[in-house]
Amino acid sequence: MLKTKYIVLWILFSFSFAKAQEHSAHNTQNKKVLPFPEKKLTEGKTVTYHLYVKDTLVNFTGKMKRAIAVNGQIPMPTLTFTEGDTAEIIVHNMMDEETSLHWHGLMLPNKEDGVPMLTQMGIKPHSTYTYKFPIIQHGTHWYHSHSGMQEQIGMYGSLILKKRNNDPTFRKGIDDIPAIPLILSEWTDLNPHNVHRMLHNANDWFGIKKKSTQSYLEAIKEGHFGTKVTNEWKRMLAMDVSDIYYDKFLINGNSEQQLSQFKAGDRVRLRISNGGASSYFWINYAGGKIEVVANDGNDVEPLMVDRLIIGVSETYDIVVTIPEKNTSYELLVTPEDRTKSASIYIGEGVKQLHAPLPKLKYFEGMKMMNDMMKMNGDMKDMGMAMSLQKMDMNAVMYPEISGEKPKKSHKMDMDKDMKMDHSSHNMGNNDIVTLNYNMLKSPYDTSLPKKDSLKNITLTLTGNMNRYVWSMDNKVLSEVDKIQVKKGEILRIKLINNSMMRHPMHLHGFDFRVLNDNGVQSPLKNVLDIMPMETDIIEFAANTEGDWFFHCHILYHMMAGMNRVFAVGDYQNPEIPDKEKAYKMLQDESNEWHLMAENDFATNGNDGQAMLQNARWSIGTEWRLGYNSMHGYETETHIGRYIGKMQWLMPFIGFDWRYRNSHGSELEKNLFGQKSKKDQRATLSAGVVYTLPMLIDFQAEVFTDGIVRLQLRREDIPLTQRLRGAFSVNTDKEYMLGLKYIVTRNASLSTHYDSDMGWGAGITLAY
Ligand SMILES: [Cu+2]
Repeated sequence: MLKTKYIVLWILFSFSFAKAQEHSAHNTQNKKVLPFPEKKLTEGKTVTYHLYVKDTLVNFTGKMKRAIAVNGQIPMPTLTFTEGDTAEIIVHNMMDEETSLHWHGLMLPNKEDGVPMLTQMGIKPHSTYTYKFPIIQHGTHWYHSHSGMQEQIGMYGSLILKKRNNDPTFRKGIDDIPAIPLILSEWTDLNPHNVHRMLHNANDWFGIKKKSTQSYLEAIKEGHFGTKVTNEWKRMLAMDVSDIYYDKFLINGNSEQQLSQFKAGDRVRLRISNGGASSYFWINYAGGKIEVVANDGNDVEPLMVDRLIIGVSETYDIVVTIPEKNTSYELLVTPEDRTKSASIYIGEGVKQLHAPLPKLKYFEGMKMMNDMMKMNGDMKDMGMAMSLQKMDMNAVMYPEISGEKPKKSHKMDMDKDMKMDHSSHNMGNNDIVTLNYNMLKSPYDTSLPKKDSLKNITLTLTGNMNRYVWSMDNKVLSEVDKIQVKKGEILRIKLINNSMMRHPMHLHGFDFRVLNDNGVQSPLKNVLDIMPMETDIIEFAANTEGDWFFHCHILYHMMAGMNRVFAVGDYQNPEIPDKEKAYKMLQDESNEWHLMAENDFATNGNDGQAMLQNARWSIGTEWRLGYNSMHGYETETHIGRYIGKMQWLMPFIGFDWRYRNSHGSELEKNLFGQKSKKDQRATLSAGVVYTLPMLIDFQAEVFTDGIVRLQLRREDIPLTQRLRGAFSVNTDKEYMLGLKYIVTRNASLSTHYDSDMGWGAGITLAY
């Protein structure tokens, strides 16, 4: 049933792609497919760069913040080589912490790949390290730190590998025109470690800043109350296309820039790398169509589109033209969440702007998610019906595609909605041609030799938004060994995205083929953006020995465990004397403990909680301190382990301590007629917490003194953008109702009624 709906949807979408193919600049249908050009490189020169990595302070927003500059600049300097050169890059680490540099998209000896604890040990503070490797390819690439969160705070730069002039693949009008490297990135004033911690704690401050809370009040106003209830019934938090609020978006380190050296009639090649830690960017051009000529450093048959989205860590080479005299045309770079943008004006004179991308229709996205999500937390399996970005599910949220006004029909029926989208196409939107992976075509035959040694692997991308655990096959890196691969073996990997977010999956050391409709001319890439519910197949020949990282390039997903290692052959890496120990360290780094704490300072008492958690474990303490002995003091400590992919179940053991001076008065019985005889009680317990539909926690606990307690609790019910509701009720006949108004990232005004302590109001501080 549902499948047919998606197929209808797919047909509607492919309509616009058929159009796109017509736009293809060079039709190669009748041409013989050229074999992949063989590399017969005569030795070039050695090109040396010195990179001085240093702590610095930057001011993007009016506040001075810590960042890392290389040779005094952010982004890092553009490194340029010509195919056949030998690169020699001398890194001077002038910081008090370790660092590393990864050459993204480059094929090189494993020990030069720059992944600490996998291909080398981190470059020690105040030391020098030299990377040296032959350049055996051309194209637009980039480089970045692979240590901790350094990439987020400045350690990214363009890496341009030029073709030789006598290269048989040299393309007139593409390889001989002016080329400008553009590296896209984002900036947050928050320390990225804190960002990561906040994501794990499902802190919704970023949602508030982005105005994407998707609260009950907003839902009602937009006629989407039912959508919101269904969403919470399916135990989902508000859905966004990206996780983090950023203060600035940057092109080569600036929000705005002009390339005034170009004039009317010029063709300009832009070598764009997405060096953002977690942002996808839409690329739009005010001067007409965009000609796509390469992707991830590999040439593709030139192709005309209106816009494209560049995934985290992808590169695209595009050619734009300047149509009119005395005009400069905006290249508009918009993050997927459309909160802000960055621009570069190409040409000289009056600025011709591109229309800003309208705000996302979040509730339409929520409705779509509801439809895609099964009650058990799995995404519906669409098989190969959804792949290669052909059908952008997020399009229901794009007003420029589906119309500005929210539809009045709120029935959850994708089929109908998409038909309506189609009709609005007829009102002038059906001409927007968006690039997708099925349109990418290599100029060459990229097929791999037929071999017996074919290894098929299926990896399902899994995740848990509520606890921000990202994994493959429901396992984070710290729970798996390296995947052993024989040298020369062909790896064919089927990737299925069963999570709610898109993931830019990056393979180190190799380009892979992305199998699409172009058969032997399937394109070569090293990053595959895979949208929710999509299935894609990639393949490559594992011809270079070593430990190659394969991971989601959203920095915070990688640090949350969405990684694997392909161990090709039995590589002896002189930089890693103790491979096992190093791998253990790498595993630990992607499963760090993070702290959450909050305390409510209220007129009727003081209560709060603190928690330490990693991917599976939770150690938490709650306390309630009255202002007199009648109200008493209480603490509960639980150590538990989350079970299952969705982590809805957590068995735990606990310790409770309570003191209350009842002055000899009769102690209350619980719902089962049990009563605790002591004013002072210290017991051990065992129990489970289970997340029910509507995100209500059900907790059952048995104490060593025989008392049983059942409890229902929900916190952070999003009533309005900033107002949160909470309640709890248990079989000790205790109950609580609370309201909290979030004022800043760390402070809220709160009020609650508690059956023990009565009414209170105060300030809640959270870390
Ligand atoms: Cu990811």
